[in-house]
Amino acid sequence: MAIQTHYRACNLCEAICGLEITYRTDAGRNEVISIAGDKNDPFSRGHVCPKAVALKDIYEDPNRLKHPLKRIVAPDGTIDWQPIGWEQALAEVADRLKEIRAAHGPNAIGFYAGNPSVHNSGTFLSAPGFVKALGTRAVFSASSVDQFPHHFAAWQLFGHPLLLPIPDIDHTDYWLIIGGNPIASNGSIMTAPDVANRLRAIQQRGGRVVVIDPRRTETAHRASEHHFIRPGTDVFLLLAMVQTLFADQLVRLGRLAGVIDGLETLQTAVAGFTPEAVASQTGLDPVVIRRLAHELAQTGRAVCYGRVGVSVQAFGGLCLWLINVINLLTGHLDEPGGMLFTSPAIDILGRAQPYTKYDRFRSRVSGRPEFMGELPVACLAEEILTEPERDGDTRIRAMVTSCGNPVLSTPNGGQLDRAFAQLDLMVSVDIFINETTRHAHYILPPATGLETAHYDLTFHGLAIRNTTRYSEPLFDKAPDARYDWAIFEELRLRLETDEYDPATAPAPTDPAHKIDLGLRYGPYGQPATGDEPTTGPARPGLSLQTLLAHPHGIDLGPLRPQLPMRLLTANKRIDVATAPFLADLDRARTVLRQTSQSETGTFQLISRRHLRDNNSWMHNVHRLVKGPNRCTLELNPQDAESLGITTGDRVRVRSRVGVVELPAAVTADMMPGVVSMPHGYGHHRAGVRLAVAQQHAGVSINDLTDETEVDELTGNAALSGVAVTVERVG
Ligand SMILES: Nc1nc2c(c(=O)[nH]1)N[C@H]1C(S)=C(S)[C@@H](COP(=O)(O)OP(=O)(O)OC[C@H]3O[C@@H](n4cnc5c(=O)[nH]c(N)nc54)[C@H](O)[C@@H]3O)O[C@H]1N2
Ligand SMILES: Nc1nc2c(c(=O)[nH]1)N[C@H]1C(S)=C(S)[C@@H](COP(=O)(O)OP(=O)(O)OC[C@H]3O[C@@H](n4cnc5c(=O)[nH]c(N)nc54)[C@H](O)[C@@H]3O)O[C@H]1N2
Ligand code: SF4
Ligand SMILES: [Mo]
Repeated sequence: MAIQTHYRACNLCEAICGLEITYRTDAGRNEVISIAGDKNDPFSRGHVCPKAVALKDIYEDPNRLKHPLKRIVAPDGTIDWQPIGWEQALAEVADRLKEIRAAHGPNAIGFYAGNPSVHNSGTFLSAPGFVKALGTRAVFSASSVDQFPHHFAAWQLFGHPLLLPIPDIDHTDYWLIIGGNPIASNGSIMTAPDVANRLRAIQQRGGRVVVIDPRRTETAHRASEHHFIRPGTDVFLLLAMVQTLFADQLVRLGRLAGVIDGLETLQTAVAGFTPEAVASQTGLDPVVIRRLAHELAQTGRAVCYGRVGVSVQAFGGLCLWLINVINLLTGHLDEPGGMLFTSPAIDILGRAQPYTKYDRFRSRVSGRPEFMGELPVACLAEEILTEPERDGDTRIRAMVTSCGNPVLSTPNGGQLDRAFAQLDLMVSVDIFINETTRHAHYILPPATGLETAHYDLTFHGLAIRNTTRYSEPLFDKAPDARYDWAIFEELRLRLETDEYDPATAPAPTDPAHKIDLGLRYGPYGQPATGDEPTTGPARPGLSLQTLLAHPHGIDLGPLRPQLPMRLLTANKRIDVATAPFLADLDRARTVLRQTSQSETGTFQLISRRHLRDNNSWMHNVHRLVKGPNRCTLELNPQDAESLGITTGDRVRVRSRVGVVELPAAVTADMMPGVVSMPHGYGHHRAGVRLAVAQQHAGVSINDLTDETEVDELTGNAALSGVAVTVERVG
């Protein structure tokens, strides 16, 4: 058969690069020949990273599951997996879920959604209906080990957690990056394929990139300037910058002046946080803090951006609030080169109502408030392990996980590992037997990657440019395989009725239909008539049909200012000093008064990402894990010397919750007193079936992170800055 070419989006990370894939289908056998960047993709312009080729490896991976599996425990205790048919699997799963719900109520069933949920349009569109049919409040996701603070700040300031502002890096002359490493991560809450060239372009047009990070990262090495900061103290840096903006009369509200409330309250609240007052906590020179505030305020097109490093910490909520406030006070919110809101072709906020999903209920054991219909995943293990204390309350007895590996990705994963082992029922919608799904009684593997159609419902809405693109499946799924949406829809239907009959039940709706509707009723859906206003998006008349004819995607232009129109606050105004933030400032004041030096012999542990990792799940790809071991403890030469450690030595790292051993890597890129490890490793656990990953097992940083360390305001896990001791082994 002749070699053919297919164009699609890479759905492995937030950069959504366009791919050009050559392939051949011979006697029913599908073969990927090459995967390269699609030069005709108007957004990614041919860029890819080394992970793109892994789509071929995942497609061919002998460990990838193709059939439902049921766990069988032999009399001697050994566990085996029996392949079963879809009818049996879905019927048994639905029956068991209904039994548990009838006996203990819906909250006895927990649900966890992992990161790829937002990278699969099928799961994204169908899992919520299934969760609704379960009727449980015990819903958890990776959002609470990632971006809850971003959502909380967006809700408080702009009226909706999903109305997230995006840095307009293609038009900025000053990019302040706090706690993000886009050169390794390819960007986050900022879909920006080929971020390296976009960063370079800022410098080439005479602009500057400044990085604040306890590690001199890959991004910091390319930046114009880098400063270390002590983990978890960014809130003080940001407060001091806001204090400086007021004290040095740098506040320029510009066009938005008429819609902003709370300025005086804010000014009073930050008054005590001078650069001098925060210097010893942060480790930053007051002169530098003041200069950063001045530079940001005095550059016409500038933006302050923060990501995982400032989100997964004890003051994540305050940090994300202050980052938005800084952009607002310096006139960089809703302006080109600053933070802007997107106008995606499918606008999931199109019909948004005033937002109420906060603290409608609380977690049973720690009493943490719900946010966005979820409880913080840091509470999940205790919700399984702790017996009820009050009438009518129940612990979680069954779990459904989808696209997630919380044993490796959430704090005190070791405890969660033990908790999962005690469940009456666990069902995992996943493509591998990994550290989490090995506890499942049923694994339901969907068709994935190259076998699926795809639309980036989330990431077009978080992108630095408005674009749109639909990917058709490259290969047909196997006839006996199921799509994720078919699995969730069928489970939903079975949960909703006791008389489910597969012969007469309605067929699950293909998400392509929903995507078509979303496009046609979206802001670019109506064909242009010629008499629309000149502002606002152009109207090419988009539908699924249009996108099928444009496999490289369609450019819809740069982000544009749209406030106050786009605000979703009830009064269409922005209050910069809402009560939850003001109240949480007391917690920051208390910490600021505490001694700023950590105890001798104690280090602060932070996480890092490498270009060739993708959270926990791509270590089974040989070409991504070969070469030097990346699962090392990085530490500063001074610290190494005082501990008698050199590169390659085995070190023991201990925290309140656990201990791990791994090789040391001594590097001046680490701030003294801070050590770093990648997350997503630890594939040595019994029963895992990831042949390659097991050879590169590493250890899990989340066997050290502490589930009791949580941002009190948002419920997000405080993974950054965990107190650990380090010693040389042997
Ligand atoms: N210490 C520390 N911990 C962290 C982080 C950190 O920086 N430091 N980062 C956090 C962040 S930002 C995140 S997002 C989380 C991620 O945490 P999780 O989402 O819990 O973990 P992943 O490793 O992304 O797991 C992805 C799972 O999805 C499965 N999968 C892959 N493709 C598909 C598919 O198409 N369908 C289905 N059904 N399953 C699929 C994989 O087999 C794997 O089990 O980790 C968090 N944990
Ligand atoms: N290659 C690769 N790409 C990925 C992923 C991956 O696992 N691998 N994961 C994807 C996911 S799920 C996400 S959410 C994004 C995340 O995207 P990013 O946020 O860009 O990712 P990180 O590399 O974790 O960057 C966090 C940075 O914060 C720093 N940091 C840690 N603690 C602190 C602190 O207290 N203060 C400050 N100022 N900095 C701190 C760390 O040193 C690190 O450099 O990446 C996505 N892309
Ligand atoms: S940066 Fe790499 S993993 Fe991310 S979308 Fe592009 S090719 Fe895929
Ligand atoms: Mo994430």
